[in-house]
Amino acid sequence: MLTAEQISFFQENGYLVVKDAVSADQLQALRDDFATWVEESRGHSDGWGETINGKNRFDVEKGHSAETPALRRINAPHEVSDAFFNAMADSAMTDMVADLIGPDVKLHHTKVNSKLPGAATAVKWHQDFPFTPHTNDDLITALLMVDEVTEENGPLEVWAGSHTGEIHSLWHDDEFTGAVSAEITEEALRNRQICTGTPGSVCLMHTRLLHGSAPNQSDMPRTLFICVYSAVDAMPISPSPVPTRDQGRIVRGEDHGRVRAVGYDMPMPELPKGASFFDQQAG
Ligand SMILES: O=C(O)CCC(=O)C(=O)O
Repeated sequence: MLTAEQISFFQENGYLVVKDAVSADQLQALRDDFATWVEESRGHSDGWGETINGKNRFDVEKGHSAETPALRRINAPHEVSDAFFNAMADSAMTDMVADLIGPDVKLHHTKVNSKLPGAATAVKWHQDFPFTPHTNDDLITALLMVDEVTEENGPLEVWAGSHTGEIHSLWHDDEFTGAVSAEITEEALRNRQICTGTPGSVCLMHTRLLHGSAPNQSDMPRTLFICVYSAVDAMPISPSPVPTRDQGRIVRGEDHGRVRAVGYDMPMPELPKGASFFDQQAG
């Protein structure tokens, strides 16, 4: 799926934006299901539904109402939608991930992060690996753009090349914030690249890459379907922040029954058990 040039861009920069990561039909099916959930949210004053750990499947933002729905998160959407399952398990996106960390690839978790027009949600700068530590760091967060992502509607922002640096602490003054320090954030903002794209594009991101995103400043929605995959030989060493019955499902290649542990020298920030940056950061 990916050219040698795209693969070396990813290796050097820690991210890669590619168009047409799902077919037109797959994209339409995702958009239809998401629109149905937004309509459904009008009938709820708070989060609803349940995932396997008893948390809400659908979360709404402060200020959500029937008139101004503010659905902001769906946990494990692939469990309740064939469209989301297919895009996760069998799309060009899945093949691209296999090109980068395969041939043997398994699912870790999925979620939708939505910023409807006017949504205040921002994601503070962080790296994903501390939330999903594994025995090696062959993990990719694939952020599929279900809507067009522009500079105004709260795009993903990344610090290119930061995946080759250290893992930064998410604890400050003895408190877990789910975000890196103010100093690292300032440096990240000075170095940021903005990941925009047409609907159906994907941003493939290395698990160690520093990233964040600002609120939606536009009247256009910004919906991302986020799938986290790992190499089959990477074993999780902490509980998943977004548990799914499909964690560990092989989506490309096969399981050879091997575990690869890399003797990396990285101070792992100590996380509260099952911590999710979203729970910690959500205002
Ligand atoms: O929704 C966003 O803008 C960012 C998502 C993100 O940071 C993540 O999934 O790790």
